[in-house]
Amino acid sequence: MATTTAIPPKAPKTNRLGLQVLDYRGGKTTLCAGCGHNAISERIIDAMYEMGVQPERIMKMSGIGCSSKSPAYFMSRSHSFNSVHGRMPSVATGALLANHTMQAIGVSGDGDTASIGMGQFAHLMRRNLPLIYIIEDNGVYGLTKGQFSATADVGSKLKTGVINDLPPIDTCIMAVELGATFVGRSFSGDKKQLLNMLKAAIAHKGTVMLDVISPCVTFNDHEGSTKSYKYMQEHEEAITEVGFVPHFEDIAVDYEAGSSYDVAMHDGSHLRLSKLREDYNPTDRISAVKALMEAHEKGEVLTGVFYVNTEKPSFTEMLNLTDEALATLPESRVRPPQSVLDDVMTRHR
Ligand SMILES: Cc1ncc(C[n+]2csc(CCOP(=O)(O)OP(=O)(O)O)c2C)c(N)n1
Ligand code: SF4
Ligand SMILES: [Mg+2]
Repeated sequence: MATTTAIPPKAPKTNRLGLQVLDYRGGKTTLCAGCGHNAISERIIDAMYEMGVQPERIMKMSGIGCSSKSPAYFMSRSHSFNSVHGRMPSVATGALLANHTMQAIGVSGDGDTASIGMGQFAHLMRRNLPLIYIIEDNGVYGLTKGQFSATADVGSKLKTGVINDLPPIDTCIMAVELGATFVGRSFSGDKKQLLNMLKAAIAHKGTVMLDVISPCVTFNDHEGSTKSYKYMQEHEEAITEVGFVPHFEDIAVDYEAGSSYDVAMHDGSHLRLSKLREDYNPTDRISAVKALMEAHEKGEVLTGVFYVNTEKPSFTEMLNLTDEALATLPESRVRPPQSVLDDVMTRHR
C-alpha cells in the first residue's frame, strides 16, 4: 500500500535575531498610492530586517508633513515621536542625550528641513549627532497641497502651471560643509542603491544625511517637474555603485577585482563604492562639494554616497556621557547635591 508523506510547512525566513520581516512592519499607509515615501518606508523595513536591528532599540523621530507621517508605516515595535514642523532635530537631540544607547532614525520632508527647519538642520549637522536623517524630497509641500519647497529647481513647473524662479538649496552640499559624517542622495525608485545606503547608514556612528528624491504623485509628478519619476529616470547619474557588506557576513563572497573604494565602518562592516567616476574619493569633502556643484551645472541629479568620515567623534561621544542612559539613572546620580551647587555659586561669585 502506498504511503504518503506530508511535506512539512516551510519555516518563515528569519534574520540573525530570529525575527521575520513582519516584525519590522508598521501600520497600513494612509499616503497616496504610488507616493515615493511609501517606497522609502519599504526600504527602511528591509534594511533594518537585513541588518538584524532590534526594533525596540530604535527611536523614530519626525517633523510634520506627509513624509513625517511615514514612521507610522514602518517598525511598529519601535519608539516613535512625531514632533513639530521643522523641530525634529532638537527633539531628537534631547531624546538621544537622555538615552544614547538607542539608535535613532529621523524622517523629514524638504519643506520640514529646508525652510522652517533650516536653523535646526544646520546645528544638527554640525554636531554630528548619531542619527540617520532622511529627507523624503519631493520639491513640494505635499501635505498642504503642493506649494514649491526650497529644494525645487529653477524652472520647475507646478500642476497649476506656476513656475519656480528661485534657486534650490542643495541639502547634501550643506550637510557636507556643516559637518555631517555620512552624506548621500538616492531615489525612492532605486531599490538596490537605497537599500545599500540605508544598511551602511545603520552601521555608521554619527550624523547620516540622506536626501532621497521621492516623487509626490498627487502634486509633482507631471511634465515640467524635476522631482518626477520620469525626470529622475532620465537624469539620474550615479557617482558610484554602492555596495555594502555587514560585519556578520563573509566579506570574501562579495568582493571582486576592479576599481573600487572600500570604507571600513565603525562596527566592522564595509561600504564598498565601485568607481564609475575616475578618482572619486568619498573621504574627501572638497571632491564631494565639487561633484555636486558640477552636477548642478550639467542639470544632472547626482546620486550615491558623496562623503564618509568614520574618524570624527559623534556628539554623544564628545560629551563623555556615562555608559548607562541618563534616563535610567536614579535621581541621586543625576541631581548634584546642595554642597556642589553651593561650591559652584561660591567659586563663580
Ligand atoms: C509650525 C507649522 N508651520 C506650518 C505648518 C503647515 N504645514 C504642514 S505640513 C507642511 C509642509 C510639508 O512639506 P514637506 O516637509 O516637504 O513634507 P511632504 O508633505 O511634502 O512630505 C506645512 C507648511 C505646520 N503644520 N506647522
Ligand atoms: S500628497 Fe504627495 S507627498 Fe503627500 S501622500 Fe500624496 S503623493 Fe505623497
Ligand atoms: Mg515635500
